[in-house]
Amino acid sequence: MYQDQHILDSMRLVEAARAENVKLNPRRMTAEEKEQLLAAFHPDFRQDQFSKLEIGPNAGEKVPHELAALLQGKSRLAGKNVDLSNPDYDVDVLVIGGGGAGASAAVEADEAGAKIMVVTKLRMGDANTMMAEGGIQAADKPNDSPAQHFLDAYGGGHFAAQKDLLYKLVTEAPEAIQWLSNLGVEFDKMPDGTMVTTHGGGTSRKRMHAAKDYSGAEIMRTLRDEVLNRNIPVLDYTAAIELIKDDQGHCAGAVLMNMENGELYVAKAKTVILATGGAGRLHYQGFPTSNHYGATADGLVLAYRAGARLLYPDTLQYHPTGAAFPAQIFGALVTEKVRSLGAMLINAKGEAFMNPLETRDVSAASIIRECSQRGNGVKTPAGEAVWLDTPMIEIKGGEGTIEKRIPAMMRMFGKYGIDIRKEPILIYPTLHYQNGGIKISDDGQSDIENLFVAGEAVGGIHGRNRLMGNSLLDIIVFGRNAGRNAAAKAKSVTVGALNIDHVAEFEAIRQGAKLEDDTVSPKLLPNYTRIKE
Ligand code: MEZ
Repeated sequence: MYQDQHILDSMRLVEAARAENVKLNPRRMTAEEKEQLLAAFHPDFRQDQFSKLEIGPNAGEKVPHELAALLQGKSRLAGKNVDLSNPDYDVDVLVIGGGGAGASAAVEADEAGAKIMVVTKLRMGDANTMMAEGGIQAADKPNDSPAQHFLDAYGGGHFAAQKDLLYKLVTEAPEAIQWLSNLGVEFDKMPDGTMVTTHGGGTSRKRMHAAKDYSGAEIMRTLRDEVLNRNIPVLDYTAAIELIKDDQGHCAGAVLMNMENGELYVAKAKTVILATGGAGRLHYQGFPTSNHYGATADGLVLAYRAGARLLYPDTLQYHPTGAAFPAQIFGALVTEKVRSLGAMLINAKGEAFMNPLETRDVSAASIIRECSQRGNGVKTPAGEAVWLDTPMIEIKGGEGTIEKRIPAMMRMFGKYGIDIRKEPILIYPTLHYQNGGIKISDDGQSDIENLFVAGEAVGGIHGRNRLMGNSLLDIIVFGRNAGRNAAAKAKSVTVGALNIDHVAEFEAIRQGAKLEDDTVSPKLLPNYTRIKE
């Protein structure tokens, strides 16, 4: 419930201007305007928030301070003796990560007949997939095409996406939707069975398929059921803390740590799939996050220490609409679908200051400018915010639209006495997605032979900015791709003697570089949690 007089006064201005604002369609910014805006206000451009990596495959490149400390960090195995001669587990394919990408990979590897094991530091399904709300893109309507989808995503990503990866993403999207639907995902449909699709920021066609505003939870529910129904072994509360190689330098398993008692295990594998997700819980630049508790960039650390190159690790996505009020949900995702359905971004004076469906980086930068430079933000207990005028949805779409299409949003704010059908909500950008990650080729393999990567840990699919709904899509397309290819590759792999020599070699390089920071990595859990070791 809004009680602060300053907030109430501003809300009255929003209400007074609503009848006029709702008729507006603010113009899109020109390419030049966007470039200037991003350079001045997007957090990726704040040079003081980045460090130059001194060691490892990306030495010389800039990454956020927090990530630099982890990538160049000290191994959890430093000073520990690990006996690799008698592995606790011996499988064809080891999947590290229990989110949507890991689950999709496991299902396909199982389908191909491989002996698999999934390990996850929390529980199966505790992942950013579960938190995704607004939908998944696929060009499967008559007025659309994968080529159109490619152009939208390529432009939205500043023409930096790896073209072969993006091509795979968009061309395999329609089949990914069918696969999910056949597995049991309850996509929103019209009475005749046609799937309902909406726009997202930067899309030229309506191609967002959704399960109301809990699309990720619905997809994860289905994938988790599929993994469990297939009796695929899953080790919960078990983190991978280093990769293992064989005597040819190929990836050959991982050292695992039981999160409850700190015990170590050795998992030998012919191929490994890293599907460890994102990094929001590193809270870059002090931003709140929409991410799951376990999003601490672990896969990037493991792969980097083993010699894999990262692509675009300096680019992050700040979702324009994180909840800015009340404090209990600070940083939580307010799905872009709220804007797809017609809500507009309004400043403290009641002005519609931008087109609500600009791409995410542009929208976030524009909101930051409105608050920081133009002085048009609403003061909140946690900082500043702008309004997202949700009652416009019912004006444009008819009474009942909010309850039908975005019930989770209605419930999230309703718990705190805010009825989003009648009152606007306060939002500010929240750390949402890691655009960069581990470099892969289109078979899903990293620079390290037999190490595959899928999901948010991959860099390059989306370039330097991702469009809404292309992440739920990439976890499916690239998760399945990694699962199939890792299983196929495993058939021809003979694993040599296991070693973790790269860990000692990296430590020697660290010491040679005289790095002052002795951060231990991978981090596994955010700063506000303790790990028992
Ligand atoms: O792709 C996403 O990040 C997504 C669907 C988020 C959202 O706004 O709902």
